[in-house]
Amino acid sequence: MGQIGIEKETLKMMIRENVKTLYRKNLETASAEEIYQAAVFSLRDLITDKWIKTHDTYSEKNAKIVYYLSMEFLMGRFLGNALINMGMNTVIKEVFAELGIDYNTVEEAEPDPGLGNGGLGRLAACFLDSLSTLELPAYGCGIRYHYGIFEQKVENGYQVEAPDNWLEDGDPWGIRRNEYAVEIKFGGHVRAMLKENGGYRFVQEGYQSVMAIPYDYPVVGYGNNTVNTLRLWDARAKNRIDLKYFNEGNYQKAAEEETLAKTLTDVLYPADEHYQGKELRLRQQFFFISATVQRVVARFKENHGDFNLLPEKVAFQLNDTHPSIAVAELMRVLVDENDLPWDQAWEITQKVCAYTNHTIMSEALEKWPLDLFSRLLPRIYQIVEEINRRFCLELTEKYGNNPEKIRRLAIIADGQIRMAYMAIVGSHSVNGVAALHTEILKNQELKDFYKLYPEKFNNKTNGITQRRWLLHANPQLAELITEKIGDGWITDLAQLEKILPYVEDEEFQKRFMEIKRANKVALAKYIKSAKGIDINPDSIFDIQVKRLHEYKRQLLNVLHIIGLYNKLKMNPGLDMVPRTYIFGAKAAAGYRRAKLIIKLINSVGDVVNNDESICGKIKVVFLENYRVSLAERLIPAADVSEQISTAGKEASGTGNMKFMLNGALTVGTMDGANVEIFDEVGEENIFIFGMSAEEVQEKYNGEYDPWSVYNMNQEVRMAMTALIDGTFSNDTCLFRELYDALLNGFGGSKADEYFVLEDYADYQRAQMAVDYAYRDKERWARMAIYNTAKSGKFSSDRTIKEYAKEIWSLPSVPIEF
Ligand code: 26W
Repeated sequence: MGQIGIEKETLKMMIRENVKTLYRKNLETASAEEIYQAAVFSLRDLITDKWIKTHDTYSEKNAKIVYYLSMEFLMGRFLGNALINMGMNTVIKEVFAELGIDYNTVEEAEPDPGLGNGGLGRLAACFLDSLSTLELPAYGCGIRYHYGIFEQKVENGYQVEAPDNWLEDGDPWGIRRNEYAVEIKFGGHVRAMLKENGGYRFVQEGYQSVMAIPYDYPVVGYGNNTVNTLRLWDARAKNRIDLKYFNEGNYQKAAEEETLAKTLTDVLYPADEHYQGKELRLRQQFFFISATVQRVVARFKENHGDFNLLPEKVAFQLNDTHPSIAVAELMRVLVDENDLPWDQAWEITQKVCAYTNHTIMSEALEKWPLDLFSRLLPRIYQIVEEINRRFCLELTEKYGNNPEKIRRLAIIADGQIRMAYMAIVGSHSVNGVAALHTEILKNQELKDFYKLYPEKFNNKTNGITQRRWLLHANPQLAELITEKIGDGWITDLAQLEKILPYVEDEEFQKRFMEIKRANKVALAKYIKSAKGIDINPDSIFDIQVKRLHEYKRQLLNVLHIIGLYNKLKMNPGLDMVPRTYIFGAKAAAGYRRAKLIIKLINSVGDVVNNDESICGKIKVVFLENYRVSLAERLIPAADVSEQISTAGKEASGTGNMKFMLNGALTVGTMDGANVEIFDEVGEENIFIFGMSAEEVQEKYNGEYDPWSVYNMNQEVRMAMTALIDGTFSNDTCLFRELYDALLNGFGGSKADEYFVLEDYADYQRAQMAVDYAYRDKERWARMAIYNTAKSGKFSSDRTIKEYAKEIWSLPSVPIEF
């Protein structure tokens, strides 16, 4: 019996029946996909009662609810996680075993929904898991993209993108809720109409309509009765054909709204850290925000007459600036549709909204051109103008007539709307995602706003859910830990400190490392089958997986591999622990240099992996289509976690935490949450290198000539030369761009903008220290266990508790069942 009381026989019967009704088949003839679908239908049945009960309880208790507004939710597969949280993990495996079906094959049959780009979307998913586990009333609100992040293939070493049709075989977890459809209006013009009691009412006319239809997905809490909702909005035409135009023979115009609806939720923008002012993206943003805001206000009005109570019942958390149009849309709904005076509406809006910043990369900042914005959202534009006008007045009152300062801080300037500024002005809380990141926001990027509203700024260091990233991804390690300290860590990760006494325990070290080795063997097997590459499970598994971006410095990693390869060529007897370098990374489709770096990694792999003279001492593997399910395979098998961004650039990182939890040691810069990992484990249990964020800033403002590094460091010189001398490509021009970008500046960028060469020598030193440490098996085991034991702080449960207490004032609401 699992936590949801059900007999195995009943479950078997349900699965069998569902295969029959869904596919007219029996278990013996059904495919893995079909069995997977049937299993989901059986489980959904079990979840639904708790799901209903959860929402009934929220209504009965009139509970405050947080709405986590995000363009991205990178959920990963549902099945395994839902089973774990329902306490049915063991039961289901037994059920399938007894049915003679390989459970893993069924699990693998689920598409991995990639409704996010990377860290920001995955964070949202971890947060939902924690919210339900902590019994906090919450909705995730986003978009039901028909195509998620592209599927990456590698052809001839190059990234090739293919569409990710995750809905192809149906959507067994999603429940369509037609009764909550909402109309969304785009374009047209605004008419001001005189109200009877004076003043104006603003109405939008001549607009195009789209209906927003919610699909609800269950978010099951661990070991409790809470099932929260991830609500993803899909679009449908309100009027399929406009008869007026149709009768005039204008067929294209007649079907315009239908076309709009079709394209609106078609595809996730695969941009990461690189903002482009695309009309469709703005449409997507307004679409899901307007739908959410309208729905939330309508629900509030069912039970309340006084809008001043709204902030006591509703919190909006804006996941970056992408949903920040919520500030203006809430104002519109309160002022235009509910007749609230501006000042009252503004006070309410500020109390409801809170904004999280996820990046300081200036190229990621969203700024919408006024003409585009006002054409698409004419009424919202007027509201933004009014917000800006009042904000500028406030600035004048505070700083006197200081046009320079006002221009710097204004929400509207240089023909653009700065969404981050609107989010800050319209929120009561602004948070960064790691201590260092928040300090940089306060003292550099958002300094003026920090001076203006110091009380708004706060830090919420990111976290990850141990349910997915240890209990689900690394079941053997989870079991070992539970055997020693009990299972309290599953909902209270700080309890991992209880394994500290075992750091010195030889038996425990042995078992810990045996599990690591078993995970490495499994990964080696996967790599053999996926790529045909033989790798040595006794080599150091050194992994860098994340989006490909210059600031994350995959190039530093490859360049160092090239340096090492050169050394091995000169001295094949070089005494080193064999190492397997594993990469996984998607590059934004239009990011040419990032794509070239992928090609370089693959080319280096081709040469190195096939060079017998180096006796297999290094292998380089690029695994295609990095995604949540691949991360679940890789992270438990890692010895070394590469977190090597240019200091000051990585807001937090969350991969770093997943690796640490699974006993990998970090090679990293003092950046993002690495700083806090360092604080937890101490310098002897981490390999830190490179310039600090401050040093980077000084270098950036001062003189930096990468040629001086080149001239002083022979290893760097040789590695650089290998980029252009034909070592990795017959076409000696192929990697010239990378060479030039590092030494001379290229295509408008400064020479070595991300200080790859400047940090090379210290990186090389850190890597030598890794090699040295690994030779001492016991020492390595101690360090690895210590990392796991100290990872408690990085649970998203801790993060969410902080949000709930310090930003949302959100009490938990246990569900009786
Ligand atoms: C508009 C284009 C665009 C798309 C995505 C701009 C910016 C983004 C995200 C903010 C990028 C992102 O995912 N940031 C990451 O957020 C993680 C969660 O907080 C952090 O751990 C990462 O350091 C940060 O890069």
